[in-house]
Amino acid sequence: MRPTSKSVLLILTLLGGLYAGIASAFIGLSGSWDGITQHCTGGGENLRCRVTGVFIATNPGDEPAPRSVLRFFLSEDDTLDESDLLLNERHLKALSPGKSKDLTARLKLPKGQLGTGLFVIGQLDAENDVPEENEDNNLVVSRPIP
Ligand SMILES: [Ca+2]
Ligand SMILES: [Ca+2]
Repeated sequence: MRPTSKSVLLILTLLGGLYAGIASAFIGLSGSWDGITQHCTGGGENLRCRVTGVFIATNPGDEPAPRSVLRFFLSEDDTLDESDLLLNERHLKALSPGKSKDLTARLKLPKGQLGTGLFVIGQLDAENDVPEENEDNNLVVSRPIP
């Protein structure tokens, strides 16, 4: 007779469930672009272009994502590097689990700069304040600016 084996099994099962519960709780931030447009006035040196896009930020996790920093860069290609120009920085409000937030990014390009064919890169959690399950999907590249 082994009076304790059932209790041990029960405790192990409970611990396993608890561990699985902890392991599956995660925070995430990811994003996507929904359209991007450009509007320009003037010409030559006096060209002023403004790029507008809807950026959708999502928390795919099951824990709330705290407030974080969101940056937008202008880039010649689809990767972010030091030569890319910071266009705008803002705070992304805390996001509940499974929730998305649509943000309209209105981005002024430098005087004389035409955006056509360039990309806007959204950088989620730019200050890395949020410990995420996936840190590799925080750069969100737009389509080429029309
Ligand atoms: Ca992420
Ligand atoms: Ca992060």
